[in-house]
Amino acid sequence: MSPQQAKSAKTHRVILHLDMDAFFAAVEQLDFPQYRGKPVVVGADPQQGRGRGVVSTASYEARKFGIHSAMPISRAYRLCPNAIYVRGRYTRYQQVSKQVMQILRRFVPTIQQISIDEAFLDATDVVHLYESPLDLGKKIKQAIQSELGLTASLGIAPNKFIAKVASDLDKPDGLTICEPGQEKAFLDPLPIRALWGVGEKTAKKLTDMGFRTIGDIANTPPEKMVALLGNWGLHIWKLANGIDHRPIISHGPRKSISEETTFAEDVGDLETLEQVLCKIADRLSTTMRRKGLKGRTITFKIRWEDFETHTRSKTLPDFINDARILRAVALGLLHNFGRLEKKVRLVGIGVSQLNTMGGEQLSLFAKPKSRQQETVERLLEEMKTKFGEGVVERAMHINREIPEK
Ligand code: TTP
Ligand code: MG
Repeated sequence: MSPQQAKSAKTHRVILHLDMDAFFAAVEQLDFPQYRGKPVVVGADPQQGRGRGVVSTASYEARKFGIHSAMPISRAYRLCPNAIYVRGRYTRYQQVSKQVMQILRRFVPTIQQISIDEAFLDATDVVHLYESPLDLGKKIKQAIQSELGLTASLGIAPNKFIAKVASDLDKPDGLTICEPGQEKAFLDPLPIRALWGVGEKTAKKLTDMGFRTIGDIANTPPEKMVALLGNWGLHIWKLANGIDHRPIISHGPRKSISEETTFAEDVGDLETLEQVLCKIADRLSTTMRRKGLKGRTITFKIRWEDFETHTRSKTLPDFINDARILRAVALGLLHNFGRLEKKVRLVGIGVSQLNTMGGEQLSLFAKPKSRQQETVERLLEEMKTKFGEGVVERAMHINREIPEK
C-alpha cells in the first residue's frame, strides 16, 4: 500500500447500510410459496374495502398498484382488491430479523441495528479482508439470499447518511456505492425527499422555499439555511454537503444472560434456596438452548434481607448450557457462603463469556456428544469432590412444586 493509499484508508470510513426489501411481505412470500410473485399486502383486515387501519408493507408486486406502507387499508383494497391481504406475524419477523443481524455480525462486528430490518455496519477495519467494499457488499447479500432466501438492499459510503441514501437508490436487491470524494456528485442531483428526516410535509415546505434537489441545499450559504430553518437548517446543509461524522454505535452481541428470583418472604433455610436455584438453573438452561447460547462463566448472586448483595463466579474449561452443570455450579457457589447468617431476599444465576455465535456456528464447532457428556460428568465429579457428594444428589432429587414469586 502506498503512503497515499494508507492515508486515504485511514481517513475514509467504510460504512454500510442494509435494509431488507419489503420485509414483512417478503417473509410471508418465503413462508407461503403460493404468495410468491403476487401482490401481498401485510396490514389490517381490509373487510372488502370497509376495513380500518393501515398497510404495514406491500410486496413489490403490490407496489405497482400504488400500495405502500401507512396507506389506509381501505384505499389499498380499492387499488388492488385481488391482492393477498394478510395480518402481520411479528414474532416470525422478529425471528428472521435476528437471523439477518447474526449474518451481518459474522462479516462485520461493528453493527448498529436501527429498526427490525435495517442496520449500519462500520466495515473500516475489516474491508481489507475482501477484494473491495463492493465485494464485501456482494458477499453479505449472497449470504442473506442463500441462507434465508430473502433479498436486501445495501448502500456503501464514507458515512451513515450517504450509506442510508445509497441503500434506497436501487431497491429491491440493490447494491450502491458512493466512493470517497464523490459525495457531492452523488448527492447533488437527488430530490430533497432523499434527505434523512425529510418527510412529506417538510419536503413541501422546502419545495415552497425553492429547494428541489439536495444540491440546491448544499449550494445555499449555511447562514441562509440557519436563517430559514434554525439549527435543523444547518444540520441538513451539512448532510446535503455529505458531511456526517456520526459513529456506528455498536451494542454488540449479548454479553451475559441471567435469571433470578425475589422471594415473596425472605428465606432462612438452605433447602428452599437449593430448590429455587435448581429451578432457576433449569429455566436459564432452557432459555440458553433456545437462543443457541453457551457460556463459560457462571455467577451466583445472593441478596440478603438487608439488601446487601454478593456475587461469586466460577469459570469452566468449556462452554456449556446444560442444566445439570448450571445447578451444580450454582449450588457449589451457594454452599461456599457456609451457614446462612441472615435471611435471603433474592438468588440468581448468570452466565457470561458467552459463545454468541448463531445456532449454526455452534453446531459447527460442537463437540461429539460423547465428549460433551464427558465434560458434564467431569464437572459433576469436580463439584462433588469440592462441595461433597450431597451437592449433586440434592440438585437431582428436588421437589419442583415450591412456592415462588
Ligand atoms: P421498511 O424497511 O421501511 O419497508 P420494507 O422493508 O417493507 O420495504 P423496503 O425497505 O423494500 O422499501 O420497513 C420495514 C418493515 O417495517 C416493513 O416490512 C413493515 C414495517 N413497517 C410498518 O409496519 N409500517 C410502516 O409504516 C413502515 C414504513 C414499515
Ligand atoms: Mg426494508
